[in-house]
Amino acid sequence: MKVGRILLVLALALAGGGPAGAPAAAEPVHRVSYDKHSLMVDGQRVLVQAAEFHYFRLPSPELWRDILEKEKAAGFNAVSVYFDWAFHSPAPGVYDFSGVRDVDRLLRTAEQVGLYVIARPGPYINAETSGGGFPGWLKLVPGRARSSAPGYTAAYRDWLGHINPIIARHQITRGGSVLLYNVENEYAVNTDAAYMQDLQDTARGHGIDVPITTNLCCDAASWTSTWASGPGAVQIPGVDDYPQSFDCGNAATVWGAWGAGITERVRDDVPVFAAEYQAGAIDVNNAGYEACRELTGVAYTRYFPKSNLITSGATAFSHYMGFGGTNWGWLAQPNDVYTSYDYGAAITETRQLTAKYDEYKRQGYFLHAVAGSLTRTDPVAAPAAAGLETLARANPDDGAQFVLVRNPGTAAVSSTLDWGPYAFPVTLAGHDAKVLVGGYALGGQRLVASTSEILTHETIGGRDVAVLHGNQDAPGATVLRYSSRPRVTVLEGQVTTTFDAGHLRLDYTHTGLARVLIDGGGRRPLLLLLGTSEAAASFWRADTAAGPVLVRGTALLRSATARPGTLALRADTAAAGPVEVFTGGRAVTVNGERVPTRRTPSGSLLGRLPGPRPVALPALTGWRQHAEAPEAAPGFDDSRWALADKTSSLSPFAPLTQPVLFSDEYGFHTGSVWYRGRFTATGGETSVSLNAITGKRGNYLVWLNGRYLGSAAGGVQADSDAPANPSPGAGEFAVPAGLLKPGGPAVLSVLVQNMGHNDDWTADDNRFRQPRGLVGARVNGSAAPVTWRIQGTAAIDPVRGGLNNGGLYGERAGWTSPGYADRNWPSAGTTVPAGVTWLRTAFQLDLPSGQDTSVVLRFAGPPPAGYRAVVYLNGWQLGQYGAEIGPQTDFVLPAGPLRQNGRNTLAIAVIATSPSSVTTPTQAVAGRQRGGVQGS
Ligand code: IPT
Repeated sequence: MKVGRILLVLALALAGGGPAGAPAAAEPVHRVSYDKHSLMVDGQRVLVQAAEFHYFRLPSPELWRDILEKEKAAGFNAVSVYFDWAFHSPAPGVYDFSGVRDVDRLLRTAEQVGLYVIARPGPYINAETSGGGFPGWLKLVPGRARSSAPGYTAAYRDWLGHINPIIARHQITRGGSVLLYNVENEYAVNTDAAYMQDLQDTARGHGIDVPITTNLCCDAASWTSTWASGPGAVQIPGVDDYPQSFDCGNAATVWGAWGAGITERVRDDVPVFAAEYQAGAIDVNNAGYEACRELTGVAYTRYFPKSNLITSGATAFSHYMGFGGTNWGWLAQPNDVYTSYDYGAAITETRQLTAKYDEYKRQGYFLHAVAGSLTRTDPVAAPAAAGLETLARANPDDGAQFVLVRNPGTAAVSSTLDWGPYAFPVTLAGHDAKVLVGGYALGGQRLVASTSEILTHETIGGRDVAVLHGNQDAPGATVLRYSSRPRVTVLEGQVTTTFDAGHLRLDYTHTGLARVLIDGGGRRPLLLLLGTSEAAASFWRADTAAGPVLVRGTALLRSATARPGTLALRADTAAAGPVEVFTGGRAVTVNGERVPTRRTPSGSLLGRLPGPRPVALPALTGWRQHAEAPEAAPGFDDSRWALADKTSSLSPFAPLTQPVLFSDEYGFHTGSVWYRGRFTATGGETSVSLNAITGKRGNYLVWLNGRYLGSAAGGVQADSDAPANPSPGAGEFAVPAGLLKPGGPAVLSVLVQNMGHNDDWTADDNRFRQPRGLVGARVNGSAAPVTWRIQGTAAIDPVRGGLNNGGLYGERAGWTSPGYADRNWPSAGTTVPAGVTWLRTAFQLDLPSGQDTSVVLRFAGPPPAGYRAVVYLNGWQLGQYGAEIGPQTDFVLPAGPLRQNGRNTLAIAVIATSPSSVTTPTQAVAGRQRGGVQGS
């Protein structure tokens, strides 16, 4: 007894668990703190401008860098990342952090790119992921999810025990870049403070020492807790805000449907943190993501995020999503999304930059430039402009003023802004907003006021270079203070200047890019670039050890490195054309190639860059076809399938018949499942009633003794949110006369297309534990007992993970894999029968090196109803196409799964509910740039 206790103490001490073995806490590499105004790193105020990115929605770790560099290039200084528990854990106790799950690599890449990370490991994440991030196996764990029930607690502690140490070692306090740690997600109803507290205590126990936050949404009136005080309180409560809601189909008319943005503080002593700020939308009504990009387009982006800066004084933002990505495999929660999670984001699913990206860049550069002043402001009286709304904040230390001028109406307004001694003309388009700056130290200059917005200002080669901008044709005025009249040279454009009482006033109309050199007056020289917002967006900025640089003319600037005498740029070009570089150096290389340049009157270097090479994609021909579904044949051997004989389940949903046929009960959580029910016929059978719950977009197909009886749409069980949903899917199938012989064997074969698990939004288990698969089965006209067997995914794919494959015969037999020998399959015809048919072909790619080519698989148009195609590229399930699934016709083939220089195999499972004509896809180029992550 005694010896045992001594041994235990010794073991604890050796494990570092006892006082003797506890290592002294290392000095943090950096310290994170905060006050009511902002976060601080080593005492320096930080304005957090994050974009949300889901690595699990881009199965190509080399392209994570591409997205992160693109975010960084838009002026984002942080990336917000959910970690999807289900993506890493296909079975209890099984965790995978390799390959496309290598989050250590992700966090390392973010560090290298120079982005802070807001780490969001849930355990519940929502995010339109299957189960809201909960693994399917959690449905079999007793105890309410998102509570302190013991079963759930053990499960999430295991997850956090795996993910937290990875996050912990990448914290900024240890030399990494993780700045904030987000527990749970919109945990606002049915809350359990002990659980919320344990998440934090557990994280602290795992070495998380950065501030802990949580994100709450959206209507404070319905919150049980704000987690601002009391048990479970976090340090920095964050707020989610989606002012445009999600009705993409009505993009043209929606404006602020869900409110005017962030205006309140949750706590007085912490910064206002917009933990999720709408930057796109899920396509709930199948309008297509271009409509979502319009719903949350440039006008929205100019108006709402800018307003937040001044209305709330928020100094930390995460824009959801910066890049949406792809719900490949069975990653998606079925009710709100289909394969694409493009989200209408600033960077498209095909990784292309949009007009919205330009707007985020204008704001990102602005925030970067003014962060020193904007991170500590209080509300002040604003200059007025009739017909427009104005609101202002000022920094009490340096006096900088930030004036929001916005036009809530839809018609353009021309007015006069009475700002100090000045009456400036201002013109705003409908639903437009500006943040104007006055009383501000613009590098070595003194900006009195400007009706142009600041893009950026840098000190380059001993002078200030400032870029200011406004709407095309709108009037602009900028006033700078000098001790004596400076020399003003208008290099380009039309700018008039007056000097009076130490104030140099420049008046102009925003058109193109005017260039003004201001020298003398007691300050260092200034190159003032006054352009349209479009011209402003053509600039890129990057920091080097020798100071910042500005670049114009490339499609992207990934990074800049100062080498002795030379500036080395990594940049993309979408077409051949001029490049202009503002640098203190004398020579420039782009992607390792020396670029001949000449010096311009503006003091910049001007050269020319080549564009990308053309890309030819091969036609997809030589399709072979193989009919599947041997499971439908009466003689199929299912003896190794699991016997479905359970009589109870943890789901609140009561089975309509016995036994319980819910697929999760038998360990099949992903994609299609097959059922075979055997009984002895009486000859009196009239019909079979089969109910299946699949989640939205699912269906099921039924055979009796090998005869196809038909199909039905899968059900979505009524839940507290959607009581009107048909509950549950009901299919009634007549038994054909003469099919069953009295005393003879009968086999029902049912293929159920499960579409992923519901979320747990309401933290009450009703949605999350909703079953998948058959929930009721009755042979009408017979009392004979039915013996059921079930089969789903045969094995977890060690590379692609547990969400890649379902239980179709072809999936179980390896027909999806590139190595499968299909040479005995006949050539594909033009039609398929009802049921499952596989198509396969191979193609060779040899895409140009040194450039980024984005390839999509394109179906010609919406498919006929009752037809769905599940697409596998080299074994990776990259898309589901079908009228009942969604409007999507283009499916991204990301480099990685796509061998851009090699042989590729496509396998498509067609599941047709009636005989259909075959639709085979083609390939298309969605974008090409010289450069790219590999090329540069
Ligand atoms: C917010 C969730 O926090 C996030 O995970 C995601 O689901 C997003 O919605 C929608 O895409 S919740 C808010 C819209 C009520």
